[in-house]
Amino acid sequence: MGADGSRWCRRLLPDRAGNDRPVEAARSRGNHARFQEELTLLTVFSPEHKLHDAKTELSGGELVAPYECPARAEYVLKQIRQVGLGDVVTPEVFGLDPILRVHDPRYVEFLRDFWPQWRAAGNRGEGLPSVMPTRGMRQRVPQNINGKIGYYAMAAETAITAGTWSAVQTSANVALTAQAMVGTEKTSAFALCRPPGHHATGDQYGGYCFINNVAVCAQAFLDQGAERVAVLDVDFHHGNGTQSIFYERSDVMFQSIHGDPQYAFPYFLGFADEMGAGAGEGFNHNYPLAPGAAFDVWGAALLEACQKIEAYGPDVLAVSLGVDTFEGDPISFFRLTSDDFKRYGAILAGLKLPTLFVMEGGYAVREIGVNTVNVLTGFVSS
Ligand code: FKS
Ligand code: ZN
Repeated sequence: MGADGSRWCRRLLPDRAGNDRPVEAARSRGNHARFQEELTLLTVFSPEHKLHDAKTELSGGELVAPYECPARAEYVLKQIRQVGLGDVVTPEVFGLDPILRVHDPRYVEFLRDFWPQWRAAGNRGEGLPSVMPTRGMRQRVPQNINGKIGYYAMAAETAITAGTWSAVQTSANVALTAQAMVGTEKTSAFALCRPPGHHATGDQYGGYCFINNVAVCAQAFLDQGAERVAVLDVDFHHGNGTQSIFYERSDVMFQSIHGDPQYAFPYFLGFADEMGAGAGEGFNHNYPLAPGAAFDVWGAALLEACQKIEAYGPDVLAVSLGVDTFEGDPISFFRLTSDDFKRYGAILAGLKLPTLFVMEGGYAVREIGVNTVNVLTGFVSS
């Protein structure tokens, strides 16, 4: 597929009402019964996310119970069912090929083979790195597994466990199943991924991420004939992995609204002057915001990002959806309210693009369902 009649030819894509109406008219539809059948969004979910259930996270010099825990996905699923967002389906199996389009094969092999090697080396705890190839050191993959894990880590908080690789593969399959739907039967879909992905680079894990689900999907859209994909990262943390994967390319525009890395993880990337390089120059935009940002400031950044998406004219939008921008999030510093999530879901709908939502972060576990589903209902009912 491609220019020769690809399903991604934008002129052939109807908006969600099936015709060409202006944004405001589409919004004013509201909940009119006539459009009832459109007020749903398909979710892809697998209970296998629970296979990644670490006991430890390195936080403040202690080993604590991980913030990124199985209950998160279950609360989101519960709220999806409660509001009747739409069907929930289990993922297809896609194998490694789509993953290897954006990740280094030796890195993927490391993730796959890690656990038995870690145990065989006599390590008794979960997989955590202790030495990384920092300034002045050689960038070579060591033979020893304790060295290897440091080579492939971009941060040291995230534990690898016996079930991590299975859960990570399932998470990518969840994303790719939703991606395939957006390309065919559905216009938009939600991938309820866990573990998340946006910190994973081509060859590094960390920040709770292993395989970059949204990057795998963006590449899959291109491989299936899309010419341009816009990735919008609204998680509280900068999507360093997604940025670095597409930094020198113009076929994926990456934009991220996040806590200023001077004060927030991942600390070493996500500044406003990172605009892309080479062919990718001008296709990367960061919106680092100061502590305490509420919807007035955050929403202004979103509108700017939306204008850039419109100017770019992508075939499809992929949203890295983290709800750790919530005022009650325990590890973040923005002040979005639960209602604000609905408001920005509606703003995203105004782009009138086929949209793939991919779950990233959010650690106010009791509210994660309401906040996530508010974005999705704001999107479908506007
Ligand atoms: C707590 C410090 C936490 C790591 C933060 C990782 C954030 C992950 C995320 C994702 F979407 F990937 F899950 N530092 N003591 O929310 O961006
Ligand atoms: Zn986050």
